Amino acid sequence: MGRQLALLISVEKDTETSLIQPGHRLIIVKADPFNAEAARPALRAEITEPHFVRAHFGVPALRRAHRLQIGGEVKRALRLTLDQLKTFGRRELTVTLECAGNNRLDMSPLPPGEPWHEGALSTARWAGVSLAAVLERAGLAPDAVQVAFEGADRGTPDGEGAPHGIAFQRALPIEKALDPDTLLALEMNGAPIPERHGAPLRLIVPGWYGMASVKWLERIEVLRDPFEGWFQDDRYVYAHGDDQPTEPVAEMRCKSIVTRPEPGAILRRGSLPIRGWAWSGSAEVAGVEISIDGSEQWQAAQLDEPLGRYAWRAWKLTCRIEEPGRHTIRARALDAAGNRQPEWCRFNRYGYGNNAVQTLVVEVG
Ligand SMILES: Nc1nc2c(c(=O)[nH]1)N[C@H]1C(S)=C(S)[C@@H](COP(=O)(O)O)O[C@H]1N2
Ligand SMILES: [Mo]
Repeated sequence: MGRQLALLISVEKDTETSLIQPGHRLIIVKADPFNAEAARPALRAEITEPHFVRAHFGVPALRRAHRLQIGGEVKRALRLTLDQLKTFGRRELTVTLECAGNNRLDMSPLPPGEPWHEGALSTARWAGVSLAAVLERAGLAPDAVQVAFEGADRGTPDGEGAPHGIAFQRALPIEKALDPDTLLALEMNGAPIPERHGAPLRLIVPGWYGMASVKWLERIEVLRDPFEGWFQDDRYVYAHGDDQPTEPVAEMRCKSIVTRPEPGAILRRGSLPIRGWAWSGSAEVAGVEISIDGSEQWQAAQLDEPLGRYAWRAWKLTCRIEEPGRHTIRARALDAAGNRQPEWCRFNRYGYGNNAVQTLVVEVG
């Protein structure tokens, strides 16, 4: 009921989405395992519904009485039911997740991997308990360096030389694992997590690209030595050449998207409101600048109040375009750590972290 009402309201507010059914707000990128990106109408709202879906192996079959195991370099190994987990408190955060492969389609030459356009990007409200509280109860060994996470999904990854029948496993440095905002999430947008998003329990690592947020979480292991695995060392690394060491993919790079106007829109001359989102995993968004028709005079957009430290931030700017014909719009984000969204992205073999400025083309009639 609540959701239907919200949908009606958004349709009234937003005539352009009124013809688009909720099901059409998700664009299938691969049917099996199910991978899909958010369509532009869905990307206009603060909370992206439906949220994009990325899975290497698909939804695993889970036992009804799900338990989370915590072991490795701890004083007390734990095995917790979901009810026991809930006794560790409740923390809710609005988090923008971007897949590291988002905008891979804009890279040239085209890297291998799922052909994500611009919608492997979504914002949701995630609630659960701080991973730190659970790790504290288990008692970390003083020489622990990383914490590894294992999902219940199994399969053989795409890619030459990939091992057969492995689990989706990823590790975090101990500092990020102990950050109170790193969540063991049980709820998404005020309801239990849907199956395809990792039910009943997933990790949420705010500020990092999506691969860190392990879904269908079953096991946590505290490690004295760095974790090694396919999804840690062979993928989700920036690979620039055979003679260069790879770098791990971690924080989301500073980036923005334009949500209005639509690409290819035919507009009347005069005032043109431009809107969008900006985010960065390393620091708060500090500004967004707009360039019309390739100008090097970048104009500062107005930022809305932040939705939270880890959520995208809305921005807007009203420009004037008087000349009939084709016009280009570019937006670039800046963050408080001094990162500026670049005009081009250095190529890397697997096509991760493409945060290059995008060019939107409109026609003025
Ligand atoms: N267990 C498991 N967790 C996973 C994945 C996966 O394939 N298996 N994919 C990761 C990747 S690459 C991304 S981008 C996010 C996507 O989360 P979503 O499907 O809820 O949007 O989940 C991450 N967690
Ligand atoms: Mo991803």
